[in-house]
Amino acid sequence: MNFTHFLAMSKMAPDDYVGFTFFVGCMAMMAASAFFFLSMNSFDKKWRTSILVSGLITFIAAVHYLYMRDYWAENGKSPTFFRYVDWILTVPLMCVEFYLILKVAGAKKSLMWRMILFSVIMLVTGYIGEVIDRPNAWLWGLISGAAYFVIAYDIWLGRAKKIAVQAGGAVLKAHKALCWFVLVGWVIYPIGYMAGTPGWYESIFGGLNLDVVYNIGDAINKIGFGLVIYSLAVENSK
Ligand SMILES: *C/C=C(C)/C=C/C=C(C)/C=C/C1=C(C)CCCC1(C)C
Repeated sequence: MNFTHFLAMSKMAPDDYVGFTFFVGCMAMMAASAFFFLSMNSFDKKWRTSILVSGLITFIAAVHYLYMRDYWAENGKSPTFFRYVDWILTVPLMCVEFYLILKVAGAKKSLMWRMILFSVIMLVTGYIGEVIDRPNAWLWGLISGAAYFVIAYDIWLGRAKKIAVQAGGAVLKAHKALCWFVLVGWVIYPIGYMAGTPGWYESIFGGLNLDVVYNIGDAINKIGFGLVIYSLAVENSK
């Protein structure tokens, strides 16, 4: 960041709610990263990787929020590119988190790769709908939603669920909490998408701002996800 960026920042209007959520989101991601990184070594070795990944997720987001905040301040436009670069790095890492938790109970890498594959399909089709083929945004959103459904199915009812039940105890509890994030927390994103792309749903969600919705979703999902893992580690390191 250089001086002109700061100048752009200083021009932020007091009623710029989008800019405000980028600013607060950025701070929250930085604070969460510091928290996860600094607490890492107080845990049992087998949880350290999970906490590290939680910190990486919020740290990667913090860096992208710096860029997105400035991009918004300078151009007053959605930083769609940085947004999707952030997601394509952090969402697969969230899939890794599921695997790391369930590894103790014998989860195989194939489970992780399957989730990662579907998360990439979900994000790439979402990007196509938002940027490349906007007139057909509804169709790309539908394909993206199908990939999202597969992920939700796997963790709620499919293979991942079975392993979590086998593990029981704190692992099952944490798995369930993460499942709720994917089911309820992630639903925020298609709502933001529908608010920001043309389609039959415009009249329903058109009043919302895509970036505000995405920023709220990111704060809840990235920091919340990490905190679930943090409490699992606390519980299991006693
Ligand atoms: C930290 C970032 C996260 C957890 C991002 C998650 C993003 C999604 C779950 C996006 C999902 C989408 C759909 C299900 C349909 C419309 C297009 C997307 C990409 C917004």
